[in-house]
Amino acid sequence: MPRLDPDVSTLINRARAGDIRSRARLFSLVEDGGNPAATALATLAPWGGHARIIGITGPPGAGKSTLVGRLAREIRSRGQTVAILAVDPASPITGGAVLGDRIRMQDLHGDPGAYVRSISTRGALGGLARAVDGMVLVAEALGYDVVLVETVGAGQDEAAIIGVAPTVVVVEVPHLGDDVQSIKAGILEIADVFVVNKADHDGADQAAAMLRAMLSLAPPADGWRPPVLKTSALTGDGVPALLESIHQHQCFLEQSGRLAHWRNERAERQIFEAAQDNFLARLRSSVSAAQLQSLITDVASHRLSAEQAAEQLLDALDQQPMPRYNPTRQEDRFSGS
Ligand SMILES: Nc1nc2c(ncn2[C@@H]2O[C@H](COP(=O)(O)OP(=O)(O)OP(=O)(O)O)[C@@H](O)[C@H]2O)c(=O)[nH]1
Ligand SMILES: [Mg+2]
Repeated sequence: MPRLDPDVSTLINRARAGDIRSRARLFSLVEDGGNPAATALATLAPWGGHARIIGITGPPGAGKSTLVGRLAREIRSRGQTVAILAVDPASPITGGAVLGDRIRMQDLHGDPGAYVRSISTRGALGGLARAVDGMVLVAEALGYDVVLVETVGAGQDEAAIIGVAPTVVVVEVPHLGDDVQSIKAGILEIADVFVVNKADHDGADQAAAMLRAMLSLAPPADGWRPPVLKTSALTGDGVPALLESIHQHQCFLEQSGRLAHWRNERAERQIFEAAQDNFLARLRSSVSAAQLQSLITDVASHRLSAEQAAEQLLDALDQQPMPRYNPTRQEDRFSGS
């Protein structure tokens, strides 16, 4: 258990007391990862687990951010607080999204019960899930009742949303085409609730009918058939019904035991993700720079296979004394024991 840095402790106390700057700094500290994040997360952990986490995904430009802004206002009107975590795709194509999101959600600014925050996708897929998990925990520790996570459904990022949110809303738009292929493979499996947004455009009914037809071909997965709803994020039509469907799914998760199952799966992933960096750092430090260079040269020149070199690294690690926990050292004793 990392000992709490007094600066991190002060930051957490200030953030929890409602200081906006400290809140922003705490989110950044956790997003940046490394030891300070690990220290903060260890302190925050007991405050997690109470928020409803809702994932919103779908193709670029489907209206996710506009819809998230609407959902947030609806949640606020029901007296609950909400944090929005928007994953910034940081691609040249959608690079303007963050600024756009700020504009669309600006009427939430100044409301102490709503918090909007973007997350950059500089890391790999796993790294992203980890950053999102950490920031969800920050939002929970700061007392937000609901956490909305927006991700662009492009590439493999899609599957990652399942790991970070137990309820996933997939946003589609009218004019999916007559072509079933225009619905991305894998999207049917991840959606708990489907939304055809931009229902103020023509073709929303056809798109919804097509989605329902596709869903009817698949056997209902563990007792839940994803509903298909229509919304207009521009006007707000259909947004209360969407929130109602999300709520129903969350009741289903709780009553069926699926939520507990999801929590366990997330916990297992989190343990191994957290162990990974730690383990790799220890593995690297188990040999000297010269030893490592010699292994690299051997593999590069085909004297050794990578597997053989890895074996040697792991052997070196095994021979190291346990660095982490020394019960004879006062500062390593768990407090209260
Ligand atoms: N007509 C209409 N336009 C909408 C609706 N919802 C969103 N839009 C518009 O669609 C555009 C994209 O909306 P965003 O909310 O940024 O979409 P997004 O899915 O978050 O986009 P990315 O995050 O860049 O993938 C904006 O110009 C919105 O005003 C809707 O229900 N009807
Ligand atoms: Mg967006």
